[in-house]
Amino acid sequence: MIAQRIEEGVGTITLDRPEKRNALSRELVEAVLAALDVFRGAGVRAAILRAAPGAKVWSAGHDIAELPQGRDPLMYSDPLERLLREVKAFPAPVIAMVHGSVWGGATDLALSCDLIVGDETCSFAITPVKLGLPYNLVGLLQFSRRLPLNLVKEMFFTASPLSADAAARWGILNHLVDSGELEVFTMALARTIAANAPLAVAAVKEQLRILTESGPIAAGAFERVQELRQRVAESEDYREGIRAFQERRPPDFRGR
Ligand code: LCV
Repeated sequence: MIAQRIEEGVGTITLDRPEKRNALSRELVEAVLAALDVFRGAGVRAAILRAAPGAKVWSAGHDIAELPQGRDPLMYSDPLERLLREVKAFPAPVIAMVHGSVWGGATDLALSCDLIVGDETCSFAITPVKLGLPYNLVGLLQFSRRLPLNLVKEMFFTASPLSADAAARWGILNHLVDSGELEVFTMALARTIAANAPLAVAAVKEQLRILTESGPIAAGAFERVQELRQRVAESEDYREGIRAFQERRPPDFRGR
């Protein structure tokens, strides 16, 4: 499911569920969370999250087979949402090392990492509308704080992958490097971070998390956002989106 190792103060987690394109099932998420716990106990000073060498898909996102039907699936307690929060709260920088395509909640996971290093094969798609779903508040805020609104809208409305060049141009990637250099480059970046004062680095990470995540939202606005989510999650279109994926056919959305 995953491989993990610690060397020279850098912890590496390798997603390894190729048969399901590293879809983030509860089991896979729990394994990553357990590895982060081990890293926290070992006092690692930087972490790398990657897929197995040569994987064409970094991660296919939330495990669709585990999406609750008929209600909003991306609730606070959802395993993937827990992982996003743990990555953001982890007391050392987490670097997403991306070779291959990234889909749906996995794009949110990559954006939740502190840095992203990708190669020419990487791409990023956010795909709820392909399943008949909207997105959750935390995720929408994350995208809208990171990227120009017109790009966020194009990514969500089209559900099309953003290419490596576009990801570099729009700042999703900290670095776009050749696939042959990706591992060496990312490890060197992690070691540079690991050589600095860990308490200071951890404090800056948490300070920035608190500052960027705080932002007032009127209660009424919050209620409206939640109602929009709930109404769509209860739609027939959401059920059709899941069925279409399972039956390997294009969905036939009827707007109800
Ligand atoms: C379970 C999978 C998955 C998968 N879950 O291989 O962001 S949100 O809001 O949308 C959130 C709810 C979310 O993250 O939803 C998931 C969004 N992800 C996607 O829409 C990507 C769905 N997957 C694909 O489009 C393709 O599988 C990709 C392009 C990733 C890879 O295509 P490829 O031709 O290489 P297959 O499609 O043949 O899939 C190989 C196996 O992985 C399973 C898929 O069902 C198949 O399993 P079986 O061989 O048992 O049939 N699989 C792929 N993605 N997200 N299972």
